[in-house]
Amino acid sequence: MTLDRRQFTGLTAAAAMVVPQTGDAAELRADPGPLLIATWPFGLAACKQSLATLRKGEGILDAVEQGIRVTEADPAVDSVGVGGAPNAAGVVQLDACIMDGPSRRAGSVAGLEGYPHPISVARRVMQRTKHVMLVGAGAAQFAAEQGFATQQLLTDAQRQRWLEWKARQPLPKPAAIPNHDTIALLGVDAEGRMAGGCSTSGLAYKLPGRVGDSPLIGGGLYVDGDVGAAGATGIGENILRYCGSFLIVEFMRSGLDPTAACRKAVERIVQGERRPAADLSVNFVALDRRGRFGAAGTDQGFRYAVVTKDRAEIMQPVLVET
Ligand code: SD4
Repeated sequence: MTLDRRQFTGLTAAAAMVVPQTGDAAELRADPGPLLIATWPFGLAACKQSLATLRKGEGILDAVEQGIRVTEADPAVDSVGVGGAPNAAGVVQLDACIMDGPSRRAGSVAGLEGYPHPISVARRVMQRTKHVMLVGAGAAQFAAEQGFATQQLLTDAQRQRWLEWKARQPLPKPAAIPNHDTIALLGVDAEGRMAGGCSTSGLAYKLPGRVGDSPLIGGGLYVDGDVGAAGATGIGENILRYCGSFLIVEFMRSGLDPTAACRKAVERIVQGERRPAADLSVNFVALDRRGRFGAAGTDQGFRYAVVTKDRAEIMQPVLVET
């Protein structure tokens, strides 16, 4: 992944606190309190909100939703929620999903326009309908009927960047767009209940109607309350064709620790694609029921956040280079 200036600055600021993850040694919590893990340094604020939500006595699904809402509301995060990058037509279309570990229930929205908190709409789909996924105009109509507030999602800065991008079209290589930083947040509470969520504006300047991995159960997120959870960030096309998050949970089910499971899934994708790992942008975080966690990916700049009652850290995942 090419880092844009915002990403580079963010990483530099976080660099002092980045903790390297050593090899396959997934971590085991010394104490069984709650643990939250999320993609990218901006996931730290989200995880902290999740922990605060649990401390108020709310459940792990509430914690996941409330954490992700922090990222969705932050206009400085230019790939999630308000301030997210628009599609090629200059319209912000958001994708999100949420999954409950104990029940395996899930909700999802894709191509949602005009609503700043797709994670909450996804949760409502899970709770109030017989369905798992709503898309486009149907998702927006459902959000309206459920009383969600609308908001202008396209910031002036994003509009300006889009106009500049549009003026440069057609690009010889349209894939070389740096902006793709989704939040996937996974959590386990003190009783071992798990949940996860994922939210994104998707690839910048995507074709209108394009859906990536993030709202797809098994693609950008999967949670099995008996085993563990995984979430993804990167180029959705390279993740969803391998059911990346589901694959990691299955690897954990067969005995791998979260780090080894993430690494094996990334290697599977790299082998399947037969092209350099550095071109793929596939990155995962995972957490198991015992509170072990880990991450692996192909992006040099990929980092993830971990929060417990005793720690709040940005971690460096295992980098898969071949
Ligand atoms: C997508 N996977 O829409 C998302 C983008 C992303 O980090 O993850 N960004 O393809």
